[in-house]
Amino acid sequence: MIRFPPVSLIGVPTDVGAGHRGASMGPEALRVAGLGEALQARGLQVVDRGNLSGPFNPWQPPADGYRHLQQVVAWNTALMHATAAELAAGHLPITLGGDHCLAVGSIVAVAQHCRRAGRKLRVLWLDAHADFNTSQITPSGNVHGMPVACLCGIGPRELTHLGGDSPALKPDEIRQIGIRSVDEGERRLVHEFGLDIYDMRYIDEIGMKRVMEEALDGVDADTHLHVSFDVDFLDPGIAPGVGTTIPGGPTYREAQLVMEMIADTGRMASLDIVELNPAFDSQNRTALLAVDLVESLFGKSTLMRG
Ligand code: B3U
Ligand code: MN
Ligand code: MN
Repeated sequence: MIRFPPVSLIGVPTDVGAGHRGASMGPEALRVAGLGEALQARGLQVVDRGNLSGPFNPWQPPADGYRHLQQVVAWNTALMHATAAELAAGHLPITLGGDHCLAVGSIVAVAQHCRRAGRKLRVLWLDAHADFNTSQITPSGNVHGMPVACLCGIGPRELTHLGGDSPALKPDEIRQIGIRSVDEGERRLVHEFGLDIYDMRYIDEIGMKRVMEEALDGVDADTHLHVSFDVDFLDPGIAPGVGTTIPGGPTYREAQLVMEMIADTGRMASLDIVELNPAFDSQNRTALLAVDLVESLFGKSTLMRG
């Protein structure tokens, strides 16, 4: 049985980085779907820290290529501090998003924590999108399409230097899985940075088991594994409750295998659950699925119990 430290749930109810309203309701939907109780039932110690607060969504068009940059920075600053405090206390923080712009704040805190402790960092980015846009190439100005670029040092200074040092991440610390929507300019940039992208074609060709073996290769006892789970990673047939559904995503079985293989490493030390949008969901179905998958991330399996 894998031992996990106490888990802290951090609600971040905002959609300032997204192109649709509603991800701000994500934290509550995950709570209503029983996330805390499900983890407790697995024997984990769970504390719900409640919700962070921050600016409301002004719903403005982009300015200089960014929508709501000031609000995005405010929410990410709050999340960075909250995540850092949990890591310093030896806890496993779970970001309950909120849109995916929030991964800048959580991962900056995680990266600083790893550097201080001299630990290796591996980020698994489960997503339909590469989230590697910049103000020049973005089709939307939405910052949830830019967090990976910001973490790798390209973007507005307020985000690239959120934790002081930049870049927060080296491209070889990230593995992106499930990708099937990459914008024109973004495609050039991910190649330039040499990002390791396991797109759906690759998954179809070699299978999810081998993809995960490759994505997890090199993860050892000294590695902090951070999982950034954008719920639009999943096929929209099983997960309609997101703002940007992209067809052709992982099936229920493939997604379960992803989570189980991550759990088997015993190295997951922080997690984001983002882009869940109850306004597009029905009967909280997608939130319930997310909880089911997160249980697997924490070691639930059919035959080896406990
Ligand atoms: N790549 C597009 C769309 C997008 C990115 N992330 C999400 N949607 N969720 C963009 O606007 O940057
Ligand atoms: Mn994303
Ligand atoms: Mn996405």
